[in-house]
Amino acid sequence: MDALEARFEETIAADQRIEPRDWMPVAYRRTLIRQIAQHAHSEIIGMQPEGNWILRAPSLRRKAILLAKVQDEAGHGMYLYAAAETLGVDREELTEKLIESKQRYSSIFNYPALSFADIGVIGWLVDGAAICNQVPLCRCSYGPYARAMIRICKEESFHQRQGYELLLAMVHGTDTQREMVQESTNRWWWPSLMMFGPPDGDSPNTQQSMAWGIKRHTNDELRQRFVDMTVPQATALGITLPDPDLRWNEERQAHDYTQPDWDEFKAVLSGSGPCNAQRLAHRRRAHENGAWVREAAGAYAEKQAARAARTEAVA
Ligand code: BYC
Repeated sequence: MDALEARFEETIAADQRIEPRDWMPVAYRRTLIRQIAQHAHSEIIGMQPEGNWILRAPSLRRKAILLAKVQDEAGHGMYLYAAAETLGVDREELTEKLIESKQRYSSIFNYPALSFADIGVIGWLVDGAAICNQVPLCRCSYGPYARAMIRICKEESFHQRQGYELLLAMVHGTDTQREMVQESTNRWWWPSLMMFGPPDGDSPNTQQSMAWGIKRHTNDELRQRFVDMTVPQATALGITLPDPDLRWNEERQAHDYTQPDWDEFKAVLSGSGPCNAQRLAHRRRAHENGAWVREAAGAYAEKQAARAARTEAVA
C-alpha cells in the first residue's frame, strides 16, 4: 500500500472527511459520482409529480407552499450537482447521462400523482423515507456531499411536515377527503418502502459503501426505521397502512411488515414503471427548450471575460 492509499485508509478509519483535493481510490470516486448523480437526478425528476399540481392547488396558501417545495427540490438538485462536480464530472455530462438513461433516478418518481391527497402523502411518506435515508448521509465520509446533505435535510424535514399538515387538514375534513387520503396512502406505501433499495442480500453496493463510510446503515436497517417511525403517524391520522401483517414484535422491539413486490421494483428500474417514459421525455424536452438560455449565458460570460482581458491590457 503506498503512502497516499494509507492516508486515505487512515482518514476513513478515524471517521474524518475526504476532501476534493485528497487522493482517493478510483472506485470510491466512481461510487460517489454514481450515488450523488442519482440523488441529484432524483431531486430534479422529483419535481415533476408535484409540479403537476401547482396549477390545480385548491387555495392560494396550498399553491404557495407547493411552489416553494418544488423550488427547494430544484435547489437540492443544484447543491448535489455542485457536490458531484468536485469529483471531476460536470453537470452537462451528468444531465446527458440522465437523458440517455445511462444513470438512474429514484424509482419512486415513476409513479403518478393522481389526486391532491398525493401531495400530502408524498410529503409524509416520500419525504419521510428520504429523511430516514438522508440524515445518516450528513456523516458521509466525502465532505462536499455530507455538507450538502445537512442543508438538504433541514429543508426535507419542512417538506415532510407540510405534507403531514395537509393530511391532518384532510382527515379532519369530509368523508371524501378522508377516503382520498386512505386511497393515496394505499398507492404510495409500497413504492415508499422500495426507495431504500433492494433487500441487503441483493444489494451489491452496500458492503463496500459502508466500509468507506459513504453509507452508514444498510438498506434494510433504514427501511425498518422508516416503518417504525411511520406506524404511529398513521395511527394519529386515523389511516390504515395497507399491510395486514404489519404488527409490533415485542422480541425485536420493531414492527414486522410485508416486503414490497421486488419484481415490480426491478421492472421500474429497468424502465417499465408507470411513468418512466413520460418523466424522461419531459426532462429531455425541458433540457432542449433551455438550450437558448445556456447559449446566451455562455455568450455573455465570453463577452465579460473579453472585456475584463481588454481592461487588464490597458491598465
Ligand atoms: N431507485 O446496491 P444498492 C427525494 C439501484 S430524492 C432507483 O443497494 P446503493 C425527493 C442502485 O443505484 C430521493 N434505483 O445501491 C425528491 C444500484 O444500481 P446501480 C433520492 C435504485 O447505491 C423530490 C442497484 O439498485 N435519494 O428524496 O448502495 C421530492 C442496487 O442497489 C433504488 C437518494 O438518492 C431506488 N429506490 O443504495 C421528494 C439517496 N435503490 O447504480 C423527495 C442517496 C437502489 O449499481 N442514495 N437502486 O446501477 C442512496 O442512499 C443509495 O444510493 C440507495 C441505494 C439507498 C438509494
